[in-house]
Amino acid sequence: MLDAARLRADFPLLQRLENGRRLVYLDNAATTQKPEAVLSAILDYYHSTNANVHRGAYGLAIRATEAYEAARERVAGYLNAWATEGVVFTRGTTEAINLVAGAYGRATVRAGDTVVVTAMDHHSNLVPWQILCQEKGATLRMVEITEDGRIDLSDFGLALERNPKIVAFPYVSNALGTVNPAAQLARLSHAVGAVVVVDGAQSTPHLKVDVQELDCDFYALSGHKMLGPMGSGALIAKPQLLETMPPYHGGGEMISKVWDDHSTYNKIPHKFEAGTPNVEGAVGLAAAIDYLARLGPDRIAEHEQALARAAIERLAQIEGVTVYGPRGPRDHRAGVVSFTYGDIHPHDIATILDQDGICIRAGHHCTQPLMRRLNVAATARASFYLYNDLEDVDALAGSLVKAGALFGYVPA
Ligand code: C6P
Repeated sequence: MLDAARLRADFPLLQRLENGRRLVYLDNAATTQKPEAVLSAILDYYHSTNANVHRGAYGLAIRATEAYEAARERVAGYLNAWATEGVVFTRGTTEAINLVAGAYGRATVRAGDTVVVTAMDHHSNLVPWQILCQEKGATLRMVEITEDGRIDLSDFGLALERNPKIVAFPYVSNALGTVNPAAQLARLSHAVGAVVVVDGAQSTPHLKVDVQELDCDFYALSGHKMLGPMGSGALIAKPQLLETMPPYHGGGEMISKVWDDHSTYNKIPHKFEAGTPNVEGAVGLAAAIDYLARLGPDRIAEHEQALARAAIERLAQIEGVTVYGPRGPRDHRAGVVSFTYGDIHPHDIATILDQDGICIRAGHHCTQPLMRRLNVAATARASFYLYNDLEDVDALAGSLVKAGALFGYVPA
């Protein structure tokens, strides 16, 4: 396992006490804390380099542009993108998927076509496709999940019989922790001629991702879930697809020539980056990637999976607790543990844990169709990252037992 105690020292916020207790931050699927290296990269950018990018002819503006474009290369390298110009900076996964639905989807999906999503998709990888299908008169086909929270491969096969134009799915479920067989799903989808969109919000921070090996067509990620700043993220796409797509947003920098009544557009990726971009976000994301690359994504995955297994074992010993998501092989679940405790409302659980300095998320996790299939309105969710350790698992289990006692589940 990683030396989490040493890593914690890199994160200023994790040095703070919460309600007088050691801060146990277990809401990493929502957003992660930021190491000093990321914070100082942002500060350093503003201290030494800040100017608008791709616009100025003076030295400072050129250096700002270089920093921005170096960040793009860093993202491309970390995910083995098809080409650096296939990396479009966005505000995060949500904007990246909306870009694909709004530009690629709008241009290619017609009435009567099918778009495939899954019942475990986050609203960000569902609602944009709903909007597109409603606008076009296309069918949205939702693939069911198995009892233990995996994509039902036989239903996936049935959905593909409709020869969908687009197939979208999450690599890792934010609500269940399921690691989906993304390369297999992409292969099956390509065999029927579909374009594949992978929601990588929860995979990029936690797994080694190689988009070329995955062989998807579009891959979306959020910087803030991988130690980077809020409002940073990217769409990684096959450049030939980006070339054929109409623009998404109109404005500065995405144009080549503007006439009174029409415009021609800039080359990719700039065609999709209208307006002043989030340069500090890109610079911070590059610093985050440096940090993750130093540790190694495989070691990070192993560390989190070990913590999730330990947490599931501890929670299984508490009568009344139900853990959702896959059991089976260890690499089928990331460091996310979603659970309910009898009829205690997940919000009550989160509030009680908070008193012990433990941060978890409670709610539907922006996956309402999934919650319906689990027959719950909400779950409590602990999600681990590289700076968590077994002490955090102990704290979670201990505080849950206390919550149970308060609600009459176990003797006080
Ligand atoms: N999930 C969670 O607590 P943005 O907000 O654009 O950075 O990411 C959206 C998103 C898309 N897909 C998946 C699988 C996600 O988990 C998320 C964000 C957070 O689970 C906030 S709802």
